[in-house]
Amino acid sequence: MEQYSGSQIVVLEGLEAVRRRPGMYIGSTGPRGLHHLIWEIIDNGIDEHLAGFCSQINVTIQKDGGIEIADNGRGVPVDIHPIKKIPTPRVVYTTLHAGGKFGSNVYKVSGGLHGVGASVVNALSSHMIVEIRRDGKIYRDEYKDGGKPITKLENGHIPVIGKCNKSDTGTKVTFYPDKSIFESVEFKADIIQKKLREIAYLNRNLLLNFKDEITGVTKSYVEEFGIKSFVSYLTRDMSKLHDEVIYLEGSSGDIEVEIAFQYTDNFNEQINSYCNCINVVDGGTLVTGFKTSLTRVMNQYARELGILKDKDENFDGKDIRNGIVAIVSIKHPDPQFEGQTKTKLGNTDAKTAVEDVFSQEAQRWFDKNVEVLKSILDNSMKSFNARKASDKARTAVLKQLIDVDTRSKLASCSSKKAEECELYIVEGDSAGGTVKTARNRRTQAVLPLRGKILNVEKASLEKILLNNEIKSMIATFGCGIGDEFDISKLNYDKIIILTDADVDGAHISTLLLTFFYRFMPELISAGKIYKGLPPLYRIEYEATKNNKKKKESKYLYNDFELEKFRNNSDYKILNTQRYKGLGEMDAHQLWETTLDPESRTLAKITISDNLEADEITSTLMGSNVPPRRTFILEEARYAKLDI
Ligand code: 0RA
Repeated sequence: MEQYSGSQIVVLEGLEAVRRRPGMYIGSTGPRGLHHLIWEIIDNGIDEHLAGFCSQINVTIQKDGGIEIADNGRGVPVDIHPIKKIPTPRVVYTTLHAGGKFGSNVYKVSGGLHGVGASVVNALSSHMIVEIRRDGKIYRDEYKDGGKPITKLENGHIPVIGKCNKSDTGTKVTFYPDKSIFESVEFKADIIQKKLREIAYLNRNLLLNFKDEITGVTKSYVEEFGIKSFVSYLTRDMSKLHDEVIYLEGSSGDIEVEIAFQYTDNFNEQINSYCNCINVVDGGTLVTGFKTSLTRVMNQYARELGILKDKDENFDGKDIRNGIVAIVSIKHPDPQFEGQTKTKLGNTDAKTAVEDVFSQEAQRWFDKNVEVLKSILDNSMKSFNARKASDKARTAVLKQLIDVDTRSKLASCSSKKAEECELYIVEGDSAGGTVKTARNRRTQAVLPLRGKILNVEKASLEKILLNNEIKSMIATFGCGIGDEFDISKLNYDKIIILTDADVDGAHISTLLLTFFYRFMPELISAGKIYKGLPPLYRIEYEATKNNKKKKESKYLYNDFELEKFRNNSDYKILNTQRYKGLGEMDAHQLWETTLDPESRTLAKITISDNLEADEITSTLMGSNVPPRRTFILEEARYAKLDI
């Protein structure tokens, strides 16, 4: 083991801070955080690709629990860092925030901006190996126990362990996440594949090879047409207004802009934006720029073609975006991410750049594709007319809502303090009846829904607002809908979806979540929506304690728990009751398992990834039936709760 110099000790203290509070650096120590480590390392390779020096990144899940990420870039420089006076790779892999971004002019743009840097990965690994190929030599440096270097330097330099071809350059990082930090250190092939596919779409012609040495699966991702193919992929199960995805690109000053979009027969809009390959979940200036110029260009065409007459008012942006699926991707030399979660782009020059590129390139494209232009404008006109009709319907509905006697179904609670009130939305009248009897009447209200609610993904706004189940939800929540939505008026602190643990139940919760996601997304982002988790089994068993046998009972929430219990020889199961529905529980059982805040299990619904959420809602609820079916059944089995 090497003696550490003074500066090296400071470095190790930095990494120790990461180990003490990993959540601050990678979000969580669950699967998301674990996989975040891989993205961090890949980001460095992507930076090298963006700089024009890397065409391939290989990701390999190893049998021994490690993961290897190898790029064919220039290789991390191996010289002595001018300020830190240690080999540059040690700076990269042991100093917080060093990342690949030394000085500001090395790369024109950098994708690793969300990146906390490769040193964080090192800090959270029990073992990490870095191999660099440069100038015909192979260098190797190794770290243990959260980033402590264990390789002896040779004359102050990283040792050379072999030779290679001069043209063979690159960086290979292998790491083993620390078992004492992560809930699980098992890498998931499907999560990695999904990410690699996204990276391929966003980085044209970058080849990504995936290999899982445990299962033997290999996959390669490379997209010659980039985000154009990304849009085709997103719309693959939808009915389209036109065959070809519209793809526009150009640059404005230092900013490169790419836009791809296609219109579908859906009633919503889906715009995903990326800045330097980072998904800008909350949009910001680049999305504003796209919307503004799309509205302007299309209204201009509508007038030129006589679709809008002099006396007509302009199409609203919403009409023009009805059914659109779009990706806006920009490369910016100095992106400013804003907001609490740093998921919104703030640069005003990004707005102008997108506007400039879009208005110039879109006109060039549409002038050559007038039929597509006409079908889009026709779609805008339909939306415009529907909106006028639903404005009327909405006013009528809002008036009507006041008169609607929802109390016949709603069992309200006596407290009027929203912060202590909860609303249980329950499938069916019979389960609703038991919940009404079992609940705490002071703070728990119950709204039973009759049968299935409307699939909002395939219905017009007018129809949605006239649907009885939806009307009673809007009235009960008290916070309005659409432009009138005001979360401060919400009558409850928690809205809890309670359905049977079967396929129908899963379908109903998905329909409800779709409605909330599309029409009251603030309820989800404010953490107001929950799913109740009723038990699946009640078992009676004999336990042996201090040589005495004792009869006990217990609720189990899934098949996994049951299996574990069956395999435990300390217990002898006497009776297993499987609950097919909520209705099979008596009031007392329902109270202890599902209603009592002290003992129930609730899952908060969160949207982890806008793109994924959009995709799941569309896959589930869109026009194409077969994928929908598989999804619901799978979800029902795994009971995945993030939408
Ligand atoms: C800075 C300068 C140079 C390469 C890199 C960073 C680099 C870092 C990483 C991290 C993973 N893979 C990487 N590939 C390259 C190049 C300096 C030069 O050769 O002139």
